Amino acid sequence: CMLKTNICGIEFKNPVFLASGIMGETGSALKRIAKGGAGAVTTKSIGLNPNPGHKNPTIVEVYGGFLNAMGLPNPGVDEYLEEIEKVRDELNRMDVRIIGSIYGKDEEEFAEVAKKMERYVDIIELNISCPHAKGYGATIGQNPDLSYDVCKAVKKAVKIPVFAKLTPNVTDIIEIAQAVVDAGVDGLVAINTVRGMAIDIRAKKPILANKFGGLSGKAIKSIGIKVVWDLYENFDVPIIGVGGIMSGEDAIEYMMAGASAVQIGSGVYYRGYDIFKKVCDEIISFLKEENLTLEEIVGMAHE
Ligand code: RRO
Repeated sequence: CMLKTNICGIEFKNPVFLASGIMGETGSALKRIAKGGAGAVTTKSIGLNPNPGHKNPTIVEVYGGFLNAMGLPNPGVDEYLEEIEKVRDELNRMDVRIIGSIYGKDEEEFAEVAKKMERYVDIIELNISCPHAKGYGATIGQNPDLSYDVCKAVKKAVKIPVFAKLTPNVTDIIEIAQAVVDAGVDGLVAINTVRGMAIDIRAKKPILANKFGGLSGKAIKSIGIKVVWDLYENFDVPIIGVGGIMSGEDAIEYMMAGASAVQIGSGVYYRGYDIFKKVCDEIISFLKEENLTLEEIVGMAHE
């Protein structure tokens, strides 16, 4: 209960959440993560219509993490909501909140999916930041005007808190964040994966079928820390930090940079489903050793 935290009026039993894209495609996978101790689970990004995703290979382990180009695979919002329905009561009993990640090709599609999702989740996370989905994600999240329009339309369409997930693959992330904050989002999630590529030198071609992908894992932690730091300096909305968090110490680093909560994706691969419980225990040990509260460490590294 030392880790209880309130973000936008929603109570979380702890601030260690599942990131979008990992174990979020089915109800049973979400349940497994909830049992691992997550304070909230974030769904795979869901669109209006079913999408098969990119051709294999879609993921490769590289130095310091993974490169992925899954290509937004998902069953479409109507079918996906049935998955959530199967586990919603059980997650509720475990006191685990649900963050619904969504994507769309334009503001109308985003708003339509958000409206369908609203009754099933606690927070909507707008994925305007997929690093390689043509016509989706990146093109929106790299353009302040498009980002503004999507956030504004979704804010108008739903009553629950709306967070925007930002891409680090931009020249000026503050300009994008300013646009989405101006549109009225309730919080920011940072960062999505960093564009990268790996080449098979024997086959003499890129490993991923999509050629390039998004880098996650340890290699991107310091990029995420800097982004969260800059967002905290510039805006007054809660920030969820994500990118390379493997341990309680990594989570605390993000919190001291300004994150009110964190999300873990690649870490599930390295430390198992129970990484959420482990990271919570590590945060508690640190707070006890330092005689600090969770509230005190958020933004603590700033002057
Ligand atoms: O599905 C993906 O390929 C994907 C998405 Br939508 C995203 O937002 N970030 C990522 O690394 N992969």
